[in-house]
Formats: sequence, structure tokens, C-alpha cells
Amino acid sequence: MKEYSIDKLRNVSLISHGGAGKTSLVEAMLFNAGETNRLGRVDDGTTMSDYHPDEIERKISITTSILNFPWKDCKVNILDTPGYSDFLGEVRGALRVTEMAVVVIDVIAGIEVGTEQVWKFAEQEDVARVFFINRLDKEHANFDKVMDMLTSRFGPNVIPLVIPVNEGVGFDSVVDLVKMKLVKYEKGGTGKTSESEIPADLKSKAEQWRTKAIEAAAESDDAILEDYFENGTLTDEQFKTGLRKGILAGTIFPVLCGSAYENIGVKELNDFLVEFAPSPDSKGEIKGKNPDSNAEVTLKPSENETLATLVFKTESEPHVGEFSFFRVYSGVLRTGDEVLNVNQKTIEKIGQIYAINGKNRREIGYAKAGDIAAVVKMKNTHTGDTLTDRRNPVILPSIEFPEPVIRVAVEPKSKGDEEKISNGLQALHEEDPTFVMHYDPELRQTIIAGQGELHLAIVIQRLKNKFGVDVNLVEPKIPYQETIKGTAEVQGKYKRQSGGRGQYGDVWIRLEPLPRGAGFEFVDAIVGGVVPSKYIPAVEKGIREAMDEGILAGYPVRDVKVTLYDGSYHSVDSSDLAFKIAGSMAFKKAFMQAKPVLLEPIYDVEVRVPEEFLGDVMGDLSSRRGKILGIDAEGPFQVIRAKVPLAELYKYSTALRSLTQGRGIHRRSFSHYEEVPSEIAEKIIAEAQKKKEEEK
Ligand SMILES: Nc1nc2c(ncn2[C@@H]2O[C@H](COP(=O)(O)OP(=O)(O)OP(=O)(O)O)[C@@H](O)[C@H]2O)c(=O)[nH]1
Ligand SMILES: [Mg+2]
Repeated sequence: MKEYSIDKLRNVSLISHGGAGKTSLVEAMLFNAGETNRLGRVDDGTTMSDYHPDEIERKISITTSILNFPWKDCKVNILDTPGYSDFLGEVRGALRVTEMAVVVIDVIAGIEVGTEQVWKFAEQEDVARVFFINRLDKEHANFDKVMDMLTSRFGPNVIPLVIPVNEGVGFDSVVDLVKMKLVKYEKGGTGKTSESEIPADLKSKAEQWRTKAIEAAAESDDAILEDYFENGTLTDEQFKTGLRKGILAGTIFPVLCGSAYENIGVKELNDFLVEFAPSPDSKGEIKGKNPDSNAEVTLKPSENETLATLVFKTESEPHVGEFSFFRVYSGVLRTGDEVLNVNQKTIEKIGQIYAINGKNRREIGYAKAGDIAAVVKMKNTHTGDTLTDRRNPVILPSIEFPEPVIRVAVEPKSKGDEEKISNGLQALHEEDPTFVMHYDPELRQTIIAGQGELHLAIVIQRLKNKFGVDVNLVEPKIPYQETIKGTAEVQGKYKRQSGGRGQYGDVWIRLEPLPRGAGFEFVDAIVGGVVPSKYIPAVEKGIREAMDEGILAGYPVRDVKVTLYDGSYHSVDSSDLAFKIAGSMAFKKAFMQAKPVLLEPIYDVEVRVPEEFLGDVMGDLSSRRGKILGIDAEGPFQVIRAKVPLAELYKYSTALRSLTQGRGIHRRSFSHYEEVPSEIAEKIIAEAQKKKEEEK
């Protein structure tokens, strides 16, 4: 195996709106590097990257694939992420472990809502960015138009290093502004090129862009800038150093271009990554924490340092077991090592370590600082965990995954599968943290939540394939709550006389509303022992049980204060049970007298759409009882912030997709509980009562 020092490694994510051409691009990159001997096609299901059966079937990427190839004296690791919005969590994981992101743009579509989203993630993870404007072989491709869009959205330091010569049908040539050469590609995707001088009609355009690039390079370093002022130009070395610095600092966003499908302009991208992309040690020290003291720990990005490895992805595969994909930040991870999983507080013995190229894997025995690889069959390691030296542990910041935007309830197709289903779903959550599940005892439903309908469909498919259990998806119940708006003082008296020993409990309670979110407060205001103190816990228990059961429509009661202030007892007949029943009776009566209402969960919703869909989306939100809080422009998009009842959000991501031709996305998070409008509350109550009758 060829050894690469850390400065010869490159970790690169491919990110974009869905379908811009990432998978086709990495296919061409691998082909040019000789890693595959034919240029596979997404549409034929023959690419190195989209090798999972569900990816082949749907012709889209669903999980991040890890690929690598040698180029010049470097090893380039590529993480090909999915662009479909249901799988954005995959993008977060990939960006977390790479120094460079290639933002692929479809020249016909320009900046899309997914472009904005992944750009934001890259910004948050502080990852250097380069654009690759793709599909220049398409009719009506207009590079200049997209350049204008990019500069107006992302700033004047979006600067091309490669420009097309003859975009559109018949496209085969680009100008490389670093070498200042015309590069003509052979037809048929062979990737073979011939170089020549830049033709006269393109010379001035090429020089203009190159001057811009030189100026930007000069501005990223004071010493170089001084030389630039003195000499009016830069040496090649200064130009490259300046560019590298600007790219690393995130002040220069270069633009390359070509056609992934026709394998044009892709060699320039490979060259660019080797020449200009930051290496894993370029950002200096790595920050982590001491898991015991929580004190900050800094590590050198070096193989001689303490081991710090982050697992950024987990995938189980039939017949092989679980693959944990990891990035080594410092130290060396070797087969046979016993390392500490800091998050799970367990020791893992490291099994086979593999270099990964899609579905091809090669045993390598170890992985050094800066590299990305996979290990199989760890016992208890999940996505986001840090593996480290047990004598000198450090914990790396984990990965931030997006909140779920869709929730559905699952029911077993065959009785008796409940436990298998719940274990399976839990395992799938550990593999993919953007999917969550829980059993809701109040709703008596297993709720699963994720990033969209396709995401959940794929989770259910995996549940079937890997755990052999099938479920039906049903509409989830809404976790309504019940509360009061008024006050009441009532008596609850339970008295039974039937032959021998009777039952006697008698209480007076005051019921008052509490502020939203306050829950429950019980005040014992008995004086003079009119209710003996030994019975008071039973009274409270009776009240709590009545609250949990719900009174209006079977939903739990919240935000009330109960004061027990009077009552009476019988020296023989009183008991815990009698006082529990008295408490419950009193509570139910008081509740109905104190202006009871139903509360519903309200969510904060953020919708991002191109301007043209603004009206439709706002109208739709209003029809869902949404309250619009504000609209902000963000580049070519409008961001609508609204508060919407959860009951109106079922399958919203799908509705939004069809309303905006797939160009709108939304995020949501729980905000607060609010009173249900009375006409809707009446319906919910009537339905609950009908159900109760039926159950009798
Ligand atoms: N004409 C043309 N078609 C392309 C080009 N690049 C990709 N395509 C086609 O566009 C479609 C999507 O390409 P992919 O490579 O799967 O795009 P992607 O960005 O990986 O898609 P997701 O992973 O699903 O986000 C496929 O049909 C490709 O063949 C290109 O440069 N020119
Ligand atoms: Mg893809």
C-alpha cells in the first residue's frame, strides 16, 4: 500500500441540490484516476457511488458514499452525499469530517433551494468551498449567467479558475486559468485531452478573469499584496500560495466547470483538489475535550499524537455486519487495538480496517491521522462517537443532525412483533440519528420521525430487510392536553355502606389554572387534621390518576393547581382507597366547572421557497391555521417563519414538495401549547366520546 503523509491527503465532500451531478462527477474523477475502467452511469445503475439497491432503483443517492483515488502525489477521499432533502443529515456528517466541499451547480437550474441549504451547512462547519458548474453540454447552458447569480449571492470572491469555450451541445473545451491554456477533450468521455494556446477571441476574457483571481490571491496575504503593489503582478508560486490561503480562510470561492456526464473539465477538478484543497493538517490544532474534566484539549493533527477518531456514519450490511466509517484526526487506528469509545464508555477491539471505494473495500490494517476509512463489527459504537486512547482520552465535538420534519405512527403487521420492531427501530436510529422513534404511552402509539416521507419509507424498508418485521404506517395521534381557564371549589365525597366495614373519604378542593408549561402543583392546606395527613398522599394520587386519564377527551391534564383545604373522615371506614376515589371524584367535578379547554402543540415552521411560490405557500399555511410571523429574503429565496398547529402538519413536506415542484423545503421544531379553537375542540371531544362509548 502506498503511504501518504498527512499533507498529501485530501478529504472532500460533494454537495448540491438533488440531481446536480455529484455521483456522475465522482464517477468521472475515479475513471480518470484509473480506479474504474469504464465510466458508469447513474441511469444504468452502474456507478461506483450509487451502488445500494434502493439507489439503483430510484436513480438518486440515498446515503453518503465514500470513495478514494490517487491523483498525482496525493490520495483524495471523496464523500458523495445525497442531494434529496430527506437525506440532509448525511450531508452534515460528511461536511463534519472533510476540509473541502465541492458545491455542484446545475448550469440550467442555477442556485436551488438545496444549494442554499448545503452552503449553509458548509459555512457552519467552516469547510472551504469550490463550485463546479456542471452540465455544460446541455442546450442553453449559460455559464456567464450562473456566474452572475453566484457572485451576487455569494460575493465578488466567487472567481472562476476554469471557463468554458463552447458550452452547449458539442461542448468539449475549457480554458484553464491557472495554466492559461486551452484544454480540448476527446469525445466519448475518455478524459483524454490536448492542450494549446488560448484562441485570440477568448484571450481578453481569460485575462480579465485571471486578473481577478490574481487580485484575490494577493489580498489573502499581506506580504504577497505588497509584492503585488510593487510589481503589478505575482509569480506563479505567489499566485498559488495566495489562492490556497484565501480558499482555506473562506474568502475565495473558486469556480470550475464542465460536464460530469461527458467527463469534461473533471481532470481540472482533480488537479485543483491536489493543488489547492486544504490538507487535513492545514487548520492547525484539533480541539476536543477531556471527557472527565470537560477541559479543552488540543491535539496536533499528527500520527504521533494521541488517538482521536470520529465515527461519522454507520451502516449495517447483510452477511458482513456493521460498518463504522470514521475519520482519524490524530494518532493511528490499527486492527487489534483496544480503544475507548468515550460516548458509550466501552472498550472496543478494532477489527478489520478497510479503505472504501463504494462497495469495493480493501483491507489496510491501519488508518493514520487525516485519513478516512471503515472498520467492521464494533460492538457498541454509533454515529457521532469518538474512539480514543483509553489512557489519554479526548472527546471530539459530535455531529449536529437536523431535527425531524415528519412524524408517523407505526403498527405491527403481525401481532407479537412489537419488541422486534422496537429493537429494530432503535438500531436504525443509532445508525441514522436523523431518524428518531419513541413509544408514546399517552397516545399508545410508536411514533417514528424523520426528514421526509421517502426517508421514512427507506427506514421501514431497512426494518424489513434487516430485522424481518413489517409495519403499517398510520396517522399519528396528536398529543393534545387538557387544562382549565377558570377556577372551582368542589367537594368530593365517597361513602359506601354495605354490610361490614364501609368506605368513607371526603375532601374539598380548589382548582386554579397555572401558566402554560407549569405542569401540576398540589397544595396541602388542611388545618386541624380534618383530613388526617396519612390520607393526603392518597388524595393526591387520585387526582394525578384522573389527570393522566384526561376528562374532556382522554388527554392528560396540565397546568393546574389543586389546593386541598377541607374534608372529613371516619375513624373506622376511612382508607387510602376511599380518599383516593374522593380526590379523583373531586378533581373531575372541579375540572368540568372550571372552564375546561383543549390544548394543542404548536410548531415553529420555517419554509424556504423561490419567490414565485411565496403566495401559494403562504395561502397554504393560512389554510393550515398557520400564523405568519415574518418573511425574509435570503438570496433568491424567501424564508417564511410561521407558527402552525401540529395537527395541520401531517405530510406537510410532501404537500410542500408538490406545491413548489420540489423547490421548497421546511424545518420545524416544537414551540408551545395553545388552546384549540372551540369548533375544532368540539369535534375532537365528540370523537373521543364516541370512541369511549364503542370501547364499553
Ligand atoms: N447532460 C448531462 N447530464 C448529467 C450531467 N451530470 C449528471 N447528469 C445526469 O443527471 C442525472 C443526475 O445525476 P447524478 O450524478 O445522479 O446527480 P447527483 O447530484 O448525484 O444526484 P443526487 O445524489 O440524487 O442528489 C443523471 O441522469 C445523470 O446522468 C452532465 O454533466 N450532463
Ligand atoms: Mg448522487
